[in-house]
Amino acid sequence: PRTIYLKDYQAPDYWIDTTHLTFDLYEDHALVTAVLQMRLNDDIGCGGALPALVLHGEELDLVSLHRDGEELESDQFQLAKGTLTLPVEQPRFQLQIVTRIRPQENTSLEGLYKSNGMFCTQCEAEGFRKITYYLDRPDVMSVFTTKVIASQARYPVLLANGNAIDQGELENDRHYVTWEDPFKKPSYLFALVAGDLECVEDHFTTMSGRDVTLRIFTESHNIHKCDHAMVSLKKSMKWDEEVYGREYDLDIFMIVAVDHFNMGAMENKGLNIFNSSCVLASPETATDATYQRIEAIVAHEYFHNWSGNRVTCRDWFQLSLKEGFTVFRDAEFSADMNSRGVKRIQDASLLRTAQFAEDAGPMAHPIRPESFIEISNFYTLTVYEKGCEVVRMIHTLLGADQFRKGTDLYFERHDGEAATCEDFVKAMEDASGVDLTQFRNWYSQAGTPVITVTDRYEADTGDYHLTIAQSCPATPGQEHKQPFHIPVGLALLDEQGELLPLNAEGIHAEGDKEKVLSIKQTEETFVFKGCKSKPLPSLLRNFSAPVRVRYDYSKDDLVFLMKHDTDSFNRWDACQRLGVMAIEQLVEQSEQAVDPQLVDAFGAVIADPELDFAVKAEMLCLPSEASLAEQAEVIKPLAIVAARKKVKQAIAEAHSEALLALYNELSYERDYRPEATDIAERTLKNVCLGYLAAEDDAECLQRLAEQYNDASNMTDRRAALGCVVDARHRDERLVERVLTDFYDRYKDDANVMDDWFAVQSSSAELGTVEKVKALMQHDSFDPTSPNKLRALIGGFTRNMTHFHTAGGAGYEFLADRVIELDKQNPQVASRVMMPLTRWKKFEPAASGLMKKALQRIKAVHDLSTDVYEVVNKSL
Ligand code: B3K
Ligand code: ZN
Repeated sequence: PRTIYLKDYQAPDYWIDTTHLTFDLYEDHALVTAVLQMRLNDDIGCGGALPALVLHGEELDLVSLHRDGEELESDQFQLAKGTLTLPVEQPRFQLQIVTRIRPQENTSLEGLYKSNGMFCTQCEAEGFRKITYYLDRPDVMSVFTTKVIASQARYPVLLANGNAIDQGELENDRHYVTWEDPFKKPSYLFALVAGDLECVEDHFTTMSGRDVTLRIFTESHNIHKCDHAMVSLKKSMKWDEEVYGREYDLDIFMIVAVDHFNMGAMENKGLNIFNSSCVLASPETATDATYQRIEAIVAHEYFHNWSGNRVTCRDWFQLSLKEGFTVFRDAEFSADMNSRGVKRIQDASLLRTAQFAEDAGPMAHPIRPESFIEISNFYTLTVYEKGCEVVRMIHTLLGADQFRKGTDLYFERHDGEAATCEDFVKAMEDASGVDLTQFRNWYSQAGTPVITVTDRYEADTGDYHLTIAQSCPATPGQEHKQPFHIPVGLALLDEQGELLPLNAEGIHAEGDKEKVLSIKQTEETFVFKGCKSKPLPSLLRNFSAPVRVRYDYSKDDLVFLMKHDTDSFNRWDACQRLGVMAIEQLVEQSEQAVDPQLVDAFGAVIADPELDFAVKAEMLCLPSEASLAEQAEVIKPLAIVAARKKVKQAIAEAHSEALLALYNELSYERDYRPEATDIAERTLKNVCLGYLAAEDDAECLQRLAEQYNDASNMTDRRAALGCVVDARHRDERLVERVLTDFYDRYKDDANVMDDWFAVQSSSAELGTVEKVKALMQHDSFDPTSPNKLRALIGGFTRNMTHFHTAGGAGYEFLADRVIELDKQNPQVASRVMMPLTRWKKFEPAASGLMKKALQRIKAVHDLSTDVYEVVNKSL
């Protein structure tokens, strides 16, 4: 396998002005005819001779090849692994390429494949080359016309990008529809669907008064579950007009739900294809979290129409240009639709838990990577989530108005083009006048910066000295880092918990009580005047940068911040820090008592009448096992599980009455609505239930069973199920009864069944290796479904107790699955193996066995580039 470097980027030798595709779909193969209008790229100096044309192509049978109407014989072109090379005689020419492909046998779910009897495509990043020979790179943008021909009875619905311009019937019960997409696009945005589908339809009137037809397609038995996605789509369209001035451009916008899909969803022009788990919802089958995820993903894919499609990426190193920006857009949308504070807490929490781990591991890369072997491995938390944080920092440094000017300029400059991250930053600079020279280090340097804050108070002068130093650990290939430009949100609290005016030199708008410091040096000191006593700093407010903050907070300080800080992110963070301290203490010395200060502080949160329910629910969640692992020097999985459990039980016991009272207060009948206020109440109620299940009280099982049985929505039923499975006083019969009941109720719903598998495989009680193996044989387990694989295997690798079981059986099981899956679906194989790549951070007993499992994978011949890259970089 070959490494590809950003520094080697070259513009293509040829452009493809138009692409006419005809798909003839049959039950054992498909014929694809591509007619391409080719044109020499004049910017390429070729010194007279026309360069040979090298097209990408994989797993294709070439049926025929014509150049300007003349058939080329097999000695006139070369077929090699992954390419078709042919000589060129004119600067403009037409190619006609006929290929035969086998969608029915395509288990990689890249290119054209079948899911539950329907044809669908996934082309990003490099799947189009499995459909026909092409310049399958994002800087080659073409106007596509697509004719789809198939059996009318089996595939009444035939879809592709753009607007339908023709349709008709053919012999042998076949029919066709022709679609035309007037907007130039790269091949990765191509899409086709053929199936027996139903749709819900709605309309949206754009800001300039155009009517857009909106359709969501699913198999008929799911048609009643599309309403939430439709509502979310209309909200997204409106929001993008209001906040970014972006209007939709085609006459129709379609979403299709498919069950077999490698990721969440795909933004194909005018024809988004979604994992059914990210579209379908009904109160009985989807939790609040699912409702919110659907809203966010529908928005995300819709927003790509501008940030990704109208302006696309020059090459895949620029992936964060569209992904980081679009995640930022969807995050702000979700914040506007729901609780802004909670959205920030959830996003920061995901970043700190999972992206920080990635940044500290063997696959660490900048948001704009410098090289890769397999681009599919770079659809990462770093490119997406850290990429979003980088865009957010620009927003913070420029302010909302200048940021909007920047995006307007960016869209205006690059509409219809393939752009780079540099183009984006330049537009931001040009529009705002803010110098982002040093800020660009965020694009080129990997690793999580650490800011270390120290302070000193001088009682006689009332001066408070605050020093912020930054550093960044080495990452693979980047030993030394240049300092970053970091926006650090700051406030100072006095002894009463009031915010002090910030009076310091070098800070404009003196007297403000909140400030974003723009940190550029390795070390900077600020002197705040007029402090009557030593203030307590509230640092990195609203998680203003994707960095770690080291400041020597005492427990008293943290309790104080939990109570008085006006920044909900920092109130939550104080809670987390206190939780981490208490749990880490027990990880080191398990026989100790649980820190009483933590127990009291949680009591205060439970009792706090002022606190917003949504934030309260977040604050009451102890740091997750994954987040504790990320923060540990050396990960001791079983000790983490035991320590966290002990702390949870102590809180539950100390505050059982208050928790029960709060639980009861929030347990009243109401119609299900996926609205922020209702979601907050249900979340808090179920957090309380989680504590009640951790009490030393066998009677609580009754309550769990009741909530399970009486639940009128999936959120409450699913929460009760999780509690029954992992309750402190487990009742095997109840567990069995509830799991069976859940299965009987939902066995026909593939998305709910995913969760049924995940509950079991991730359970500290149930999820043994043997149990997971048994579940793989279950009738409802579909080994070709990425959702099922992620639920069962992903659930298991999150299961600290059993994945890390002594002896390494969990690691061996995972290695077996990776080796087996690599033949079937390399993208999923490479995803599920990620937990093994963190082997160096584990205590020696685990670490050695994890490494052994990786070595066994490495020894396999003919690994996919996906798994090859991950295994080689991590050993
Ligand atoms: N752009 C797609 C992701 C494609 C992943 C290809 N392996 C979904 C998204 O980010 O919107
Ligand atoms: Zn995206």
